[in-house]
Amino acid sequence: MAVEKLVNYETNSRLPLTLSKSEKRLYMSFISFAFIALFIGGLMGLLQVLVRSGHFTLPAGIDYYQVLTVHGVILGLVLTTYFIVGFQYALMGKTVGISDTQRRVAWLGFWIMTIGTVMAAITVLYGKASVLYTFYAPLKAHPAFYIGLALVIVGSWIACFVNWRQLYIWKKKHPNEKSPLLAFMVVINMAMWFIATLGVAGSVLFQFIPWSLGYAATIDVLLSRTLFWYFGHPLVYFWLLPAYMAWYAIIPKIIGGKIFSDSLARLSFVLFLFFSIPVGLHHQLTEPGLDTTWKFIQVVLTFMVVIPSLMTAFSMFATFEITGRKKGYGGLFGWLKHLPWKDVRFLAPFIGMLAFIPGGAGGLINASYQLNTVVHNTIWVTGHFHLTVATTVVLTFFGITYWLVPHLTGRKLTKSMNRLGIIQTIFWTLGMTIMSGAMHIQGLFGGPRRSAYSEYNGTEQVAEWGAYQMAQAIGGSILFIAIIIMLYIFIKLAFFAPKGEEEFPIAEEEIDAEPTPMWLERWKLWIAITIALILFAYTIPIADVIQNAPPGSAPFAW
Ligand code: HAS
Ligand code: CU
Repeated sequence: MAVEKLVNYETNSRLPLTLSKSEKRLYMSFISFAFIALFIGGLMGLLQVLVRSGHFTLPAGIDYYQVLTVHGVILGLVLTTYFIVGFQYALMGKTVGISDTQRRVAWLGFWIMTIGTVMAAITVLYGKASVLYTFYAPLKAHPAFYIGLALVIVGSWIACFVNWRQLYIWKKKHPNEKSPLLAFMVVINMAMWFIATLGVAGSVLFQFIPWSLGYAATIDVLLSRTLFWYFGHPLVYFWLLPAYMAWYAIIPKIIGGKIFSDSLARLSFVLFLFFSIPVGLHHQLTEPGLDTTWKFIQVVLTFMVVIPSLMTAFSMFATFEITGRKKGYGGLFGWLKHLPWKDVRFLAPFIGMLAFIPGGAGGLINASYQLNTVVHNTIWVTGHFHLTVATTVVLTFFGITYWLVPHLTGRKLTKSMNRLGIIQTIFWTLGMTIMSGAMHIQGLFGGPRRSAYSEYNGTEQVAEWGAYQMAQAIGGSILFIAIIIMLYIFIKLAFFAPKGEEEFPIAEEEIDAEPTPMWLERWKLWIAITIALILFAYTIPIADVIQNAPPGSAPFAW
């Protein structure tokens, strides 16, 4: 039997462990892939806003929807997943360690994901899969697109198994100890991801692949949409939770403070696990084939999933205020002055937090049944997710990049790179404010999303949209400049910055904090409640969809 060689377990000390060279290479590979994705996806975004301004036509017969698919898939699915898996591995490596065997398995996951990504990318670039990042039926892609996606999912499952195993081994070595906060969070995020991807994996395997290969003549469109959104909503929390990991456990260290409450942070993650999945119907509120009662129930559950975000907002304010007051800054808002505004590792995620105030409020509007009828399928929704994922999450990821990449490559974030990072953050904020703001307003005027430029025969309403589409082109162009600056910074930090030691900031708890209750570690119970909630929210609607499928539309391909 192969004996597992343990890299980092030799130390009994809690935090933080030292990362070995081979570990660093693994984590950097994921992060680098994410930045390649940023360039490709960002370029497509620029083309889209230019087309929609009405003053630009795509060259060489390139189709708008092909560009839109590359943009959504590469940024929404590829950039995020690679960055998250890489970042989470780094967190696990730092808090609980990774064995050689686990590292090898992690590489296997990387290659499976990468083969899948390349397969899917080729089909999209050949114009054989212009099905958008939501890829549900009736749009149909080449089978290689779906097989590629299935491989990406399988690769990410390998990351789940490795992360779970990492914590399991640590817990065996440290009986009766609570798991390190960041490891706890990673394991929850991966549990959520695994349960959520089961829906889309089922749909890809049993519906899309047979249908695209021609084994099934028809497909149950509504089932494919419902299974997609079963996955599609937790997907957005899969993006958000790594940002929250940084907010809860890394930002306090950067501002010279402590974690506000370890228990609160854990509880909020457990609540995300419960409520992220049984809420997908809020993307289908206008869907005629679903019963209103179940839409209502899932909307109530959607408002439950807002609670852990509000807890996070409270917790962040508390961290900022307590740290400021400890440093001697008084007054109602005096504590704001202590924050390290000139440190890009703080500024970028902080602006991410600010963006989440309107971003989250927009989410509440979307989730409100009647208001959803106003904004659904308008470009308002695009504005919403450019605030949430493309600002809150992405700016936090950039904030992480400024210290993680030099930490992994043995370099320093120099003063000039920090300054350039601040400029980058300002460009991003400016570009996104203009673009997303214009999208929200145009959406309220009925401007559609997911559509190329059209004058719709010169109707009056369309005349109202022009100025906002132009504003989106201006905002989008500023964003593209910000992407180029970010890529420059990434390349510098990865290859050319001066050699040195960059800190991997992990905050500690307050010494006199109440001990975290051990019941928070009852994994089996959390998973059981999650499954029970899913079964409650989805069994009847899905059974209904299958039983009442339109004639000739077989729910599954056999
Ligand atoms: Fe959403 C559509 C509802 C959050 C992403 N969302 C989307 C789509 C995406 C997306 C990609 O109910 C489009 C999908 C598609 O292609 O069709 N969303 C919500 C709700 C929330 C929410 C209720 N969304 C997100 C997050 C995303 C994301 C997070 C990505 C990361 N969303 C919807 C609905 C739709 C939708 C409907 C369907 C629309 C339709 O009709 O198609 C909530 O989770 C939001 C809760 C958040 C808050 C904010 C808390 C604030 C915090 C910041 C604190 C600030 C601090 C700063 C501390 C209530 C945590 C300190 C400041 C100082 C001054 C000191
Ligand atoms: Cu959602």
